[in-house]
Amino acid sequence: MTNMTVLAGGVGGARFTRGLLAHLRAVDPDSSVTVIANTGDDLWLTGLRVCPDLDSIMYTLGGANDDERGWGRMGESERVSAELTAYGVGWPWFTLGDLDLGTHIARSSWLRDGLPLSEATARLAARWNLGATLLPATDDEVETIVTVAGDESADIAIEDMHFEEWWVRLRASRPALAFTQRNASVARPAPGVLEAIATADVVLFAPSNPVVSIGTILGIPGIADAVRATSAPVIGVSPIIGGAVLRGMADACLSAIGVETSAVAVARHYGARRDGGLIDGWLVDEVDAEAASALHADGIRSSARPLWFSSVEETAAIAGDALSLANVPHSGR
Ligand code: FO1
Repeated sequence: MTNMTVLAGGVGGARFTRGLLAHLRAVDPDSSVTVIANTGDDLWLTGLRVCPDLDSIMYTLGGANDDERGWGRMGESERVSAELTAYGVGWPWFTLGDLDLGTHIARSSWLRDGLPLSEATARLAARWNLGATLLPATDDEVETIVTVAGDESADIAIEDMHFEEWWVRLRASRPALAFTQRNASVARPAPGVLEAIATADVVLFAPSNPVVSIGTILGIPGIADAVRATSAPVIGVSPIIGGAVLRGMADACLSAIGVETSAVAVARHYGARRDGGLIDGWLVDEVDAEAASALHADGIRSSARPLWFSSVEETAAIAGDALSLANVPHSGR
């Protein structure tokens, strides 16, 4: 039996994990997968705790995600959201669908009863038959705050805002100067997180945002150390193809932390475990094959193949190639 632990953000992390599960069903059906999800995008809105990345993973693995839009439930309606907007409650540009609201109400009701997020997540997930264990990185409220550049000519000052406001309302149109994970320094990993990393046979970094998804998970005290210390190989899949992002806004986030938007720069940002960094292997797209050879010298095993998630089958093959970088027995290669 092989234990896999995946560090994941929302849409990319969810799709990668779905492919990994499809691959494992075919080649290693007894394996187990634990997903450690980013909680930095979470927020209280309209009195409810909304956890975008946990929900994207839950809906995707549960077969209920709106894959066209990327987030939320398929077959969604927005009647309640329209009512809330009419009352001037919430963010009119951040739509909570009617079915999705059921998830937020259930979660918030358990949280108000005093349950930790990890327990509320387990109760939500139990309905969906995910085929994986879904863990929030932390039970504590660690929200990503973006320091957004001002614009003197338009008399707009530098300001701090929740990540969702920068991403969804502004569509990252104003440059981010910094990302702060509020409360991160005193947060603790959720129950099961450190164990899942320590006891894994392979740890995988999904092709999620290195700053506001994987970076936020690794910023919870203890998690990066657990990744450095695990006896399992740690393999990442590049979220960058040919100098551009697969999806989302990783380029705007990387520039704020001074990292170039390239497959090789992101791998070096994580660093080789051999030298105290976080990864042993890095799967890149075929257009970045040169990056793969450059990384070998840095102590990062790397191989190149097409990384577009065009179908579940293709994503399963990508996950299989990530596992071959780890030399996992039964990886089907
Ligand atoms: N993304 C949008 O672009 N517009 C929305 O109105 C929106 C609402 C929303 C509600 C619940 C939820 O779980 C996710 C939602 N998202 C929405 C997606 C989300 O903002 C981001 O794509 C992720 O947080 C980034 O990974």
